[in-house]
Amino acid sequence: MTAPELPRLNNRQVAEIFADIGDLMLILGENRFKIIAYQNAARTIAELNQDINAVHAAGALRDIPGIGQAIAEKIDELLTTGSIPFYNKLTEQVPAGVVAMMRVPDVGPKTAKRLWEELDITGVEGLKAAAAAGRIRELKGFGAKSEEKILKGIELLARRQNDRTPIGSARPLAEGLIADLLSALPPGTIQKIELAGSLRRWRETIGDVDILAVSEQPVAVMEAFRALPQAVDILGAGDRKSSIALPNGMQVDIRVVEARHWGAALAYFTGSQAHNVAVRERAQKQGWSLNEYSLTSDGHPDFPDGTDRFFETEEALYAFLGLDWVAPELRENRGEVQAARQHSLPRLIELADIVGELHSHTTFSDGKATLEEMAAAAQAKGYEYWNVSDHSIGLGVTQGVDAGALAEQRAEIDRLNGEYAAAGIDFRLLLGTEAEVLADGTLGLPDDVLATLDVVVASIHTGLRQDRETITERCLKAVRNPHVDILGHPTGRLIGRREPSEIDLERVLQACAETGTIVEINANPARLDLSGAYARRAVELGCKLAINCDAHSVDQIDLLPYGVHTARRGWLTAADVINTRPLDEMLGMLKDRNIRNIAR
Ligand code: DGT
Ligand code: CA
Ligand code: CA
Ligand code: ZN
Repeated sequence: MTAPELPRLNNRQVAEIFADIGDLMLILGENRFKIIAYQNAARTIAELNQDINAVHAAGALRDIPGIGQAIAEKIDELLTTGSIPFYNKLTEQVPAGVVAMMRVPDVGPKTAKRLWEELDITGVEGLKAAAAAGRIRELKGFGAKSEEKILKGIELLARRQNDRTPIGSARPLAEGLIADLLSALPPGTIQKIELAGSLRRWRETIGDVDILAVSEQPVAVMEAFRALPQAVDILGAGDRKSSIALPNGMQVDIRVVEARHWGAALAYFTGSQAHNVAVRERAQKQGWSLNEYSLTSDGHPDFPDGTDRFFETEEALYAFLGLDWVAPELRENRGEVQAARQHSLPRLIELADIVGELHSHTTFSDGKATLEEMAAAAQAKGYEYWNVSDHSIGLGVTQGVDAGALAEQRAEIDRLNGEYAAAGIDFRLLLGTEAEVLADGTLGLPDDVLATLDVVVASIHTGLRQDRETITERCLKAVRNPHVDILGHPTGRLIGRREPSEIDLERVLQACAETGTIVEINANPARLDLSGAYARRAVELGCKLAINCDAHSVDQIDLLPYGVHTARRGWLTAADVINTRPLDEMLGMLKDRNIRNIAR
């Protein structure tokens, strides 16, 4: 007798179970580190580039970075028996709808638990009804305003239920897929291959992945593509076009074109649609119709209708239309076609322009690597300077640095800088902090301590749901502090997970321009804060920016491209960004130039 076949769980479903375990443990107030382990496992599985069932079958769960013994055992239980007894025990203790309530913005685990225990509300629908009926205000600490917020949050939640994937998950999956496709085919089968669509434009979230390739053997490419191990579902199978679904549910489209069609096809499939429309209008004015293969004469005085023009590159296509080539990040129809016509497109910042990092963490706060490990990694990556900015005290959820810890860090940094200087290495550590902006706008460290630091970042991590006036005033107070050099991740948003605060960015950016406070583009793809659009506005208002990885581990130093491409979406040049400048010049651009001697 064989066991009844279990329904096969895909990566997203497995990830959701582990996220659910984390949420249930949060509500039950369990050990924070265990909760983090489950949350990390959920993220790892969601972003895994292979089918979790295949990894499990190969007995290789423990080889997945970030999956420890305890989690591997739970995955094994789940995939072999269809359930996890530990999970079942948790779900028995908490009604199903209580976790769902936590998804409502502003309702955290503590609130969800109180709503359930004190008001007997066990789901989003019940929560909505109770808020509308004015019942939430019975809870101590809640009023009519909280009810309003909850109702607004439920509305937001409903609107957000779409399937766009954050770029931080989509890009590694798409790049891995291209690498796997190339190695599945004999060398030379594919002449050109590129990501198109929103991924090539570096949008924050991705609907589906679009890949474009040139090959003389399209059918072989299609077959290899659909046979990839990560293709858990085949959504379309043509001779030149196929679509698959990945383990996380994301769709990937691939198209193979002839070399002579590459320029027009890449432009077409890169989009955006609005940009394409603007380019097509330009073509029409000149007597051409533009499609994904070519320009075709259509009323052109010199060419009979129907004459085709092909372009092997995008540059050739744009040039033929009298346009400078437009970087994909700009193709959102926000003035780029006109600028391309007037040859006034900005020379956009590039990855190689960044020479220093101004926001990073170590084991002195919530970083995973020691100061020395981070420094070694940063130096090996070719940075010229690196600001160590651990969280200040005042952020309740994590240990922070006080004056004593900063003195310890200073001693270590002085020692390391001495070694670099002696060895003739062009790399210097700076000492800063990420000062917590407290609820009243004062900072987690006193001014006399901040005054001793090289580069002070100030950020808001808690109380993000304060009303617009309160949080704006709070932030303005921090921006006006003479020791605050950089405003970190200004809106506090987490893409797809947490809405930005209600902060009045226009006023904050104006204040940054007036006071000379640098505005951060946080490169972590969960944040991308400022966004491209606001980065552009910041420059218009006269601000300077910094692109920071905010690395909490050595790995996260590699997140920089997300920040740079976000800056490019904001039309930024190297001159707009201070950490493109050499150390002395960068320090001279700070508001608080009371810089300690840095051994040169
Ligand atoms: P996404 O996938 O929602 O993140 O955004 P995109 O921009 O990748 O959009 P997608 O995948 O629907 O199509 C890729 C590109 O192909 C798009 O940016 C422009 C082009 N495209 C697709 N459908 C149409 C269409 O109906 N008309 C025009 N003009 N272009 C299209
Ligand atoms: Ca797409
Ligand atoms: Ca598509
Ligand atoms: Zn940070």
